[in-house]
Amino acid sequence: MTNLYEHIQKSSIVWMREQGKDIKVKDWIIPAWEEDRQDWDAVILGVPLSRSSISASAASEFPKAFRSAWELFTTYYFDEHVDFRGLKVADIGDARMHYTDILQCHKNIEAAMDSIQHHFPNSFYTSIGGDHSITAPIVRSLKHKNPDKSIGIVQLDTHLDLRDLSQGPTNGTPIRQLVEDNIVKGENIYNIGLHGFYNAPSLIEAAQKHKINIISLKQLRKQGIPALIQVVMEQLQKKVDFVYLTVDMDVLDISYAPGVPASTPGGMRTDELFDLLFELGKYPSITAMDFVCIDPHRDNKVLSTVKATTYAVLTALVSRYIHIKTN
Ligand SMILES: [Mn+2]
Repeated sequence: MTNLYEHIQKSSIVWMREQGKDIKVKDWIIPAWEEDRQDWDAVILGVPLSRSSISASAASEFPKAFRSAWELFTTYYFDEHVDFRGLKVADIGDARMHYTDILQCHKNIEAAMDSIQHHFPNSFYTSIGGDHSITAPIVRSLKHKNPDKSIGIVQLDTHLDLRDLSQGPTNGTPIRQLVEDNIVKGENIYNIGLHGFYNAPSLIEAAQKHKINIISLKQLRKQGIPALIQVVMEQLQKKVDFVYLTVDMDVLDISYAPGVPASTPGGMRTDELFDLLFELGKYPSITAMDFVCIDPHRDNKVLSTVKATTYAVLTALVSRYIHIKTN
């Protein structure tokens, strides 16, 4: 396992980076192959798979849309008055996909994550989907690398993603797969954001059977974001060795994120999502995260969903920079 680019291909969008006092995110994130180093604070992997989506999705196009959006953001985060360019972040490229075979795609994603963990053992892993099916092979790879360690999951989502596997692995099954394969225990999964009419009784029963913790959007608003995240992370840190954060952008309300295949009314607001990610970014026990189910072809003309996701990724990273890197 010496060649990082066996299961990964270099990004097709590579920015001309400029230096100076005022730089953009495009000037800050460095293609991994341009600097030979292992000690990246964070590495970003694109995972362009959406054939596994239950509803038609071009989420496979999001890694490109994400990289394109980098010129719209500066490295200065006004809310905390901090320039986070000191965080060393690399774009690794995209996991190589088979044209049609979903199971082969998942094998490739797992192999890509194996390889990334081998080459960058201490980095924070950020995967950019793709649909939610990608979470299962990513977390499987983390488990294989750490067979004796227990993993927790914080899942921001409008759905439980506990559908059975009768139709094969899809964006509706990753949590079911991880629980049934004993990669993650149900009691170590915290699903945050459920609301409304989008989870069938059999799925709620499956969550109860596996003792998955469900925190509804209403409950989150009642308790408040900082207090709730503190409770969740304190509980998790007593039970597990490290935590994976998975963000299905369909957790957002349809008016904020029209560009997700399963967008719904009654969802989370962008400011709530950003606050959640800022709070979660304080915890070094979270060692990897993904953002999934953003379909740029479905987004509106002003790219609300692409921009919101980019903002969300940056918020998680800048919080890490403030709370972990500079401490
Ligand atoms: Mn999901």
